Amino acid sequence: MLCGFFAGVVAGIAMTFAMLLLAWAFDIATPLVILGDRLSVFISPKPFFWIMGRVGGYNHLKQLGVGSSMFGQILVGAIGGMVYGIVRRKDQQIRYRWTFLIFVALPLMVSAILLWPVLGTHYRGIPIDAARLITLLGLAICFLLFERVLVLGFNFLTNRAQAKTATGVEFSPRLGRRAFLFGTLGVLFAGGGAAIARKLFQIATFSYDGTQYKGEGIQPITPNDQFYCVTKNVVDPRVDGGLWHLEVSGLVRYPRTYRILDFKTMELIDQETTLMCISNGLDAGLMSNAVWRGIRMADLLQASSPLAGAERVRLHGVDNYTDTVPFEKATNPTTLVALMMNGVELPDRHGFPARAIVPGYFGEKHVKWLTRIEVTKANAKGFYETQGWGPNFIVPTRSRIDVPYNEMWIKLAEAAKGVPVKGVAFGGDRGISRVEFSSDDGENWDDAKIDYPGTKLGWALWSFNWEPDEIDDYTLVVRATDGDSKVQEFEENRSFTSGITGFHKIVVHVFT
Ligand SMILES: Nc1nc2c(c(=O)[nH]1)N[C@H]1C(S)=C(S)[C@@H](COP(=O)(O)O)O[C@H]1N2
Ligand SMILES: [Mo]
Repeated sequence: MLCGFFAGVVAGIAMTFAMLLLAWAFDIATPLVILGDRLSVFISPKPFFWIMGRVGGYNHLKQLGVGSSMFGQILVGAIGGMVYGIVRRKDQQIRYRWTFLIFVALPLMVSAILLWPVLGTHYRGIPIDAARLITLLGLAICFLLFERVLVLGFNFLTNRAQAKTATGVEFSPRLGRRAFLFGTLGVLFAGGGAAIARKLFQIATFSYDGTQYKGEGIQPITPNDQFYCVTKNVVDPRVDGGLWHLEVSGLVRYPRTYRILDFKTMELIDQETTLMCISNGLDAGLMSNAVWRGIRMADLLQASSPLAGAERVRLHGVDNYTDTVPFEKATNPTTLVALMMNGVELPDRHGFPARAIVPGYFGEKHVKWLTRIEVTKANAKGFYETQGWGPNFIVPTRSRIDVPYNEMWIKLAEAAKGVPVKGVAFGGDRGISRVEFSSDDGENWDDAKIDYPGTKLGWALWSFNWEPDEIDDYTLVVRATDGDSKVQEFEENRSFTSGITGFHKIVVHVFT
């Protein structure tokens, strides 16, 4: 049993090493990450936030997820090895066909069933159906390695020892030698695995997931390298343009597949559009503005002749991220498949080679690394929708004070000369028609100056020259009015899963 346990641990480590290698060298999805993708849809937003709070943020949650998958995998390997050891003691011979069935075919089948919805993930951009086969192939290789290391390792550890125990001799040093040799193999796998894990850690999303754009120096158009960033992934796709396809499928008469070159001959649109994450706090910077260039999603949909019953469109990324938009919205002329961002190809982390732009909807609908546009019936759901976000995904009007910062102390003599206050205001796809400023927590309002009106689909930049004339603690507030003349408000009946509403307030102390 001990030998079985030992062989199981080493086999588990070998399998984990193989998974890391496949992920690193071939961008193949492995259970280490897709298990998390699969499970997180079952955790509804409230507990999800709670867990996130407990472990210290989304990044830590991801790290914890990968770490525990690795540990769990080795543990399951150890248990499998122990059971194998026990069975082997009773019944000396187990045919290869049995070990194959139990340690390769069975886990493969179970994983295929459990992980089916996320198998079509590939970080270099292979289309979904092919990616599913590749993921399964990768899994098969890993399980096969497990089985071989377990069986051969067990034989190696025990054949000599058994001969001796049969004649009543104690464990000989030779078993120790064998164990040492076999253990070395385990250490080698573990070392290799750790080296690859370190490489993957370097390119992981931990360093930039959650990047915000706010504060001093906000420009009308966010530079690409400062654009806010949110991703569900541990390691983001780096799509190979040559492998990548964009499919239009589902409820259409003519399913079609496009390659990057096909877009060169299509009509390209330039469109300034602001994106904001559904989880953006009132004072936070998960919001940025860019000029996107791309083709109209409507053109692609029409070319495929949607069928009756087409009510939603599900967008798929190569990272197996999905989200849905109403069919109406998908065919709106402002909904784009963007290929460029501020004049250059989309950067990898913002969705190279193509992403959806769905003005007025929260950032999550703007699917990055887009690879499939699937026309569906009304009940289709995406990643975060399954998790329980929504039901309202339309950006409510927002405004933020970027300067001065909260809890700032200003000398009265300085303040009396005028304190420049400025920030952004965003009205989804309704535009911004007015921004107001209050220095007494919303009792009195003054019109702010709109320095950059933006477009209907993007944010506006505003400023106000505030001249406090006495010593006090001031609560500064801003509120915006959208293009439909609707004033920003706190929507009491809106669940936080539809994004929070309210006003950004800061406190400024004027002293002598
Ligand atoms: N394929 C894919 N698309 C995605 C995501 C993702 O994890 N995978 N995250 C979404 C979320 S929650 C947001 S807020 C935006 C962020 O886009 P950005 O990183 O380009 O700012 O991308 C959305 N599109
Ligand atoms: Mo988001």
